[in-house]
Amino acid sequence: MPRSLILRSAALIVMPLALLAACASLRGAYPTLDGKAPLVIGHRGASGYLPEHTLQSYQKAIEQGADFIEPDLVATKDGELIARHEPNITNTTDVASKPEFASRKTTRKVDGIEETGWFASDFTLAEIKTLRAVQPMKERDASFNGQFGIPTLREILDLARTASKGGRTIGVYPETKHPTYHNDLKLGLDDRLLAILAEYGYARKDSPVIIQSFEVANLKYLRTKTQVRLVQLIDGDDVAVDGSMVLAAPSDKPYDFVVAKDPRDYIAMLTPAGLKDIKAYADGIGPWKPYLMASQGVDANKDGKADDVNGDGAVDERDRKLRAPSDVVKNAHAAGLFVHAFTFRNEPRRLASDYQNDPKAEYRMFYKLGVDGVFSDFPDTAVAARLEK
Ligand SMILES: [Ca+2]
Ligand SMILES: [Ca+2]
Ligand SMILES: [Ca+2]
Repeated sequence: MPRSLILRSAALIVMPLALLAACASLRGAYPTLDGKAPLVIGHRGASGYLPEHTLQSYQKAIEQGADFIEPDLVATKDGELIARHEPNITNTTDVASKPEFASRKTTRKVDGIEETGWFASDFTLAEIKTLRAVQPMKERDASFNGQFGIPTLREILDLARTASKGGRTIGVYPETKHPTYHNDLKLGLDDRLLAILAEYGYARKDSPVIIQSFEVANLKYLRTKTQVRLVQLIDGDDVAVDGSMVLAAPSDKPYDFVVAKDPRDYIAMLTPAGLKDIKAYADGIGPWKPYLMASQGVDANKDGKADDVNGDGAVDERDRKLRAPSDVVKNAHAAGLFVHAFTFRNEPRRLASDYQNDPKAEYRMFYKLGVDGVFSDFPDTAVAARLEK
């Protein structure tokens, strides 16, 4: 064989090895559980732009590059699963303006807290379909109010399936909202959810579905029925001036723990022992992001409250500085659990001073920390930050 040919053959062998090395280093660039890039989860769709939990909001999240879209599920009177953030639909729909439903206004207890308004479980799906979504957050664009309907889980699964093409799969990340509340109404969510997922053939670990819940018992039940990935959500109430977590009902512990008089709270669930318990029935955790990296304020006047450090007349995240990260991501990964943190939002008042008004800086910080996914109201920003990294 001529020497030049031998050299070329050697080069052919060397090149794939170099490519392999390049790929390996790229994978190593993300300190996630599986080494892959963190997932961008369109939280309630692209809810920073359009009224949450509408097909239009989910569609926008998909267009913006989200890997998953996230419907919260509640049940109607006739047992249909629809996407709303709460059983109480007063703030997210135009129901209060409908004279035909005026008499449905009532008071109900949700997780021990009395609420007055209109509740999904007092409406049939046909009645829900006459309502239109509204923007619940005052700081966000209300110009789409009254335009979009309330989708069912099936419509959302159809949207994701239709949008999955060209090698890209859009996952659906349903949350079972207030499982104990729904069980008490004889409108349990779990079997209804499993039946619908079965229609789509989604029962495997690699199915494009992840189910999340703040409660524990329903996740344990789901584990006996499906191999679809399950996520234990971890809530909190507030972050103190010094950056420590503040727990208060109903965000202090899973509501099924309250009913069962189980003393464990969300802080206990994030200890190494707590994470080991979670690993027995779930694949990942979905913690409120201050558990991973909290901010702390300044209390120079010692009134127990954070001061307006930048002097803009408001006290918010811009007056606070980041503390060092906690061990939660490290400990969760050590337990074999992935970590999907919530909620990432672009509004300047929600960004600690370290980020200097750049929401992408926050994502970069959490990606570096090793989170495996982010629940984002602004999926385009989460995707852009992932590309820059
Ligand atoms: Ca949710
Ligand atoms: Ca103060
Ligand atoms: Ca301020």
